[in-house]
Amino acid sequence: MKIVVLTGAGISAESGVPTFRDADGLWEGHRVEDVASPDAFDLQPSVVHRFYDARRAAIAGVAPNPAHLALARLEERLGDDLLVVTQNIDDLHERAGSTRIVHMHGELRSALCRACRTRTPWTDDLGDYPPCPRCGVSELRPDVVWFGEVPYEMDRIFEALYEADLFVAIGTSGVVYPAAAFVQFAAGGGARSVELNLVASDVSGDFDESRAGPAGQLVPAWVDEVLAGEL
Ligand code: BV8
Repeated sequence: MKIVVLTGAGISAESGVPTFRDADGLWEGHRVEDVASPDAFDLQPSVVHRFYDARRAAIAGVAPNPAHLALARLEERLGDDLLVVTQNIDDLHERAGSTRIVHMHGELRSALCRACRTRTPWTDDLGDYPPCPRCGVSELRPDVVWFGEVPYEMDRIFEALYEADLFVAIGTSGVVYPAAAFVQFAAGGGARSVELNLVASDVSGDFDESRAGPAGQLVPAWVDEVLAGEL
């Protein structure tokens, strides 16, 4: 059975990573959409750097939770038949042991050079404008996909959605596209779909089944069902 799992901020909430809908989606009084955009970076780069430098520093102090660990356990058994597509820019899936993971919106622990387009693993601040390790120009930006930009690896994602037998969304509000439309693409390829979310999302109606509750409880239980061949 080929499975595609989409995760959002809700899967990292129990690890202490704030979701977008928490704090009413505001950061320092800025609408997140206003900080997470190329225009904002052109207009106020220091504000945008402060936003991502703070989040990059914060993930050093958190750890994967039972939901991340359960997906890594599922990968051990399913191997290439499982693909996790995450909207999250934290590295908790990898730290839980997942290797078949696509960061469609980029990663906090990576820097993108606007001069030579090189992506470099990065753990420090970017707000002090360090030079690009490859071209030496100080044009590094957070390696995240901002509103109005094209997500990473869309071809690979669409192919996996089309081949999927089962599509599962975990901890996502269904507000941001194209991720919110993946359930429809998967259904178009004949997949069954399950939503695991604290509360019903904006696209719950598109799923064959929707379970409400914390990911830390729902995901390990769902993985046990899959491994027991009950799904
Ligand atoms: C694009 C990186 C073209 C930066 C992010 C169609 C219709 C309308 C608008 C559009 C459209 N198409 C495009 C748009 C515009 C825009 C968009 O969607 N705007 C929205 C606001 C309307 N989309 C874009 O610009 C995208 N680009 O479309 O390019 C294209 C299209 C197709 C193919 C090729 C090209 C790019 C968008 C990416 C923006 N960058 N992140 C950063 O992180 O700072 S988006 C960011 O916000 C996240 O990555 C994530 O995607 C989104 C937040 O959503 P969630 O992760 O779901 O988090 P949220 O807080 O909202 O919800 C948490 C959920 O968890 C809740 O439901 C809650 O109940 C639940 N929960 C909480 N605790 C728990 C829990 N669940 C379980 N357990 C718990 N403990």
